[in-house]
Amino acid sequence: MNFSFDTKLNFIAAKVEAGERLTFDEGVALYKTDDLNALGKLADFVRRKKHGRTTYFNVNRHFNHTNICVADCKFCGFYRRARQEDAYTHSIAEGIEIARNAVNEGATELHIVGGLNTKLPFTYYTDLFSSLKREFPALHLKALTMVELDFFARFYKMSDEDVIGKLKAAGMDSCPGGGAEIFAEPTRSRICDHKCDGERWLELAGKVHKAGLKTNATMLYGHIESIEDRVDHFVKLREQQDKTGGFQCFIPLAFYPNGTALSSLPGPDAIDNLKTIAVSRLMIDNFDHIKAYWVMLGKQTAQTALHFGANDLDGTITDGGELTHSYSNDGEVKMSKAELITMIENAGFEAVERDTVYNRVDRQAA
Ligand code: V47
Repeated sequence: MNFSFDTKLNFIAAKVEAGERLTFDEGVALYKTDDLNALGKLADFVRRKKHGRTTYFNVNRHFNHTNICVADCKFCGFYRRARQEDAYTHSIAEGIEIARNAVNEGATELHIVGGLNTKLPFTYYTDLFSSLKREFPALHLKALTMVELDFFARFYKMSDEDVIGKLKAAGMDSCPGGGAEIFAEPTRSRICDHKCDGERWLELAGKVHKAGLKTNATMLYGHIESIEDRVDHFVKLREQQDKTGGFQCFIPLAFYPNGTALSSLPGPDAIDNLKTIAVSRLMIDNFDHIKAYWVMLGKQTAQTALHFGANDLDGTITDGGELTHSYSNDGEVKMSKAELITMIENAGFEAVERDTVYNRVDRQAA
């Protein structure tokens, strides 16, 4: 029996087996195949070579400190203008209470992102981080996207190095992968022309890596972008990783149209979601981890994604994140650790709790 009824995949399979890097055109061919089983098998081969049966999860909580934002991203249902009734900014005391609940529920990480809010001084962030660190020294602060760092440098008239250095000194431990959206132009400008371009996002990620911090990367897909835009995104990420090596994890974000300016679009379907996990695993060969984010994929597709190249299932405690509420696939924003472990084990993998930087967390020893 041939490996695949799609003859193009036989050639790509030989390259994957030999550990050779795939080209842009091969990435497009992978996306365009109808042989979903063969694509999944290839991605699973790479995933098992890197991680065997291990599937990571972490216990975390999202904290969206403000929803006030001057950008006008067409895909976002979260942001508000300052004068809108439901605009909010959390005080530092509120942030500490949210973190306290998270720590009491076993969280090892607080994922902090928010809007581009011109009403806040830079010291809001340094005070927030240093206060959180004072109260909860062991809680990892995975905070601020490259888009927020770019906004800080421009709005507060600081150098990138100064922004990163001061935030790191205050307690920022790593950065999440948001704001990458889709790098390719003109698509990026059509969905988020008020925020930094793809080149700048990558430049800042490189600077954060040089400052000694890890970051993640995302891609928002299933809106107006083309397959070529997606593959271009993968190629740009792996080129940046070749240069600075600080990316830990790639998270494809399935577009959820409800409540956004693009609500007439259908969003990606399950086949597209599984293909995107698989093609990213095969194209971004220098990222260790591919995360299935169940909040956007839905629990069943996220579980299936573990057989299509994903080796990380995020996450347990996401409740408390208003941003998460605004795009949650079916209104569910919380999953218990036991449920998550069962999902991983029922898929045939070994569940391993990790901290943000992928060290194993051993609760018994703690
Ligand atoms: O940057 C916004 C995306 C991102 C929608 O680093 C939407 O571990 C779908 O980056 N439909 C924020 N997506 C979330 C994010 C993230 C999530 C989980 C883990 C990590 C990590 C990072 O959410 C935004 C944007 O790309 N987004 N609106 C929407 N309607």
